[in-house]
Amino acid sequence: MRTQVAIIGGGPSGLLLSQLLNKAGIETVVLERQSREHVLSRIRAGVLERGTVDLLNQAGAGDRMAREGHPHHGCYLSSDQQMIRVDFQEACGQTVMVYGQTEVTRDLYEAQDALGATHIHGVENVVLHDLKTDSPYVTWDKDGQTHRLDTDFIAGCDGFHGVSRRSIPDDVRREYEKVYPFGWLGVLSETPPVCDELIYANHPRGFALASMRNPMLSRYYIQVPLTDKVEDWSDEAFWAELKARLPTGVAANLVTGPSIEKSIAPLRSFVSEPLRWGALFLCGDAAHIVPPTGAKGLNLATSDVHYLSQALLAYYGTNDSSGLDGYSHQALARIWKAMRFSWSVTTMMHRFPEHSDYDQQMQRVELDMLATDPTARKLFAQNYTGVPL
Ligand code: FAS
Ligand code: PHB
Repeated sequence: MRTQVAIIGGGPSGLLLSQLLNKAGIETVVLERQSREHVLSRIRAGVLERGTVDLLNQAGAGDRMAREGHPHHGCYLSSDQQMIRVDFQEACGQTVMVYGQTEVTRDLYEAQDALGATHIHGVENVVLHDLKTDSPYVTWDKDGQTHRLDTDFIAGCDGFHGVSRRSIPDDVRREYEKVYPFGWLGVLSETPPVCDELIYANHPRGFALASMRNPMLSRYYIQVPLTDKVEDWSDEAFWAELKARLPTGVAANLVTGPSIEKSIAPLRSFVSEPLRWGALFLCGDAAHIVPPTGAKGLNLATSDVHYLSQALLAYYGTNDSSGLDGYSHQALARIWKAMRFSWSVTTMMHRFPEHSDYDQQMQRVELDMLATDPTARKLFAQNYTGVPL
C-alpha cells in the first residue's frame, strides 16, 4: 500500500486532518486501534472555539453543528455564593459553541464516508519506520498478518498513550509535565441543565462544573481525590456533592436523574517538543495534554490540524515546504498560550491539598478581579474563546 499522508489515530485530530486533506485531493490512510463504535462511545469535550467551528465548516462537517449546537455568549465563575459572569461578546466580541466532541467525531466520520476515505480500524502493534529518510513507512498487525504502508508523511494523531510521540528519540524529545493532585468525576444525565450557561464553581469543598450538551442532556463534574474510584460514587452522593458546591440559588434549580455515563479523568499539563521528527508530525493529545478547566484540549488539537493541513496543502500545491519546516514552532506558540490559560484557571478554581491561606487569598483576588475589572474579563474571554490562529 502507498499513500501521501499516513494518519495514526482516528480521533478528532486524525479525522479532521484526513477530511481537510482529502477535500484538497491529498490521499490519506487513517490507522485506528479501536473500532469506530468505540471511538464514537467516548464522552469528552463540550466547548468549541470559533476557530474549531470555522475549521469544521471548512471541512464540510459543520451542518449538524449549526443546527444542533448552542452558541454561548458567556459563562459564570462562582465563588461561595457569588456568581461572576464573563460576557465573551462584550469583552472580546467572540462566542463559543457548545457541541459535544462525540458529535464532532460522528460528523467527521460521516463526512469522511462521503469522500470514500480510507480508514483501517483494529490495527495493532503500529510501528513507524525510517522517519528521517525520504521513504518512511508504517507497519501494523491485523487479522494475523503484518501490513505495510509506504507514505510521504506520517501524522501522529494517536493521543497521549499512542506510539507516535515515543517514535521521536528520547534524547531529542523535551517533555514538560505537571500532574494535578486531583481528578474530575464526570456525570452525563438526561436532565435539563441547571443554568443556560456554564458555571465553573470554586468552593471550599472543591471545584465543580455545570455544563451541558443540549436542553435535555447535562454534563457535570466535581473535583475528587486521585484515590477515588467511580464505584465510590453513587448517583445520590454525586448530586449531593454537586449541590453543596454550587451557589444555593443555583443548586435549588438542579434537576437530578440517573447517570448515563460516569467516569473519573486525571488532570495533567503536558507538552512534548518538538512536534516534528523528519516525516513525522504530532497533532493533538499525542503532543500535549491540558487540564479540561479551560476547555482547550479538543480546540488545541484542531489548531494543530489547521497548521499542519495548511502546510501540507502548500507542499503538495506549490512544493513550498516552509509550513512544514515551521510547523512545530508555529503550533507550539499557540499551545503554550493555551497551557498557561488552562493552568491558571485550574489553579484559580480548585482546592489544592498543599495550598496555604495565602494561596487561597490569591484565588479570591483573581476572582475579585474578574468580578470588578473589565481588563481581567477581556483577557479571560480572549483566552477562553480562543486566541487567534
Ligand atoms: P484522542 O485521544 O481523542 O484520539 C487518539 C486516537 O488514537 C484514539 O481514537 C485512539 O484509539 C487512537 N490510538 C491510540 N494509540 C494508537 C495506536 N498505537 N495506533 C492506532 N491508533 C491509536 N477536552 C476538552 O476540551 N474538554 C473536556 O472536557 C475534555 N474531557 C476529556 C476527558 C477524557 C477522559 C480525556 C481522555 C480527554 C478529555 N479532553 C477534554 C481532551 C480530549 O477532548 C482531547 O483533547 C481530544 O480527544 C484530542 O483529540 P485527539 O488528539 O484526536 O486524541
Ligand atoms: C464539558 O461540557 O464536557 C466541558 C465543558 C467545559 C470544560 C470542560 C468540559 O472546561
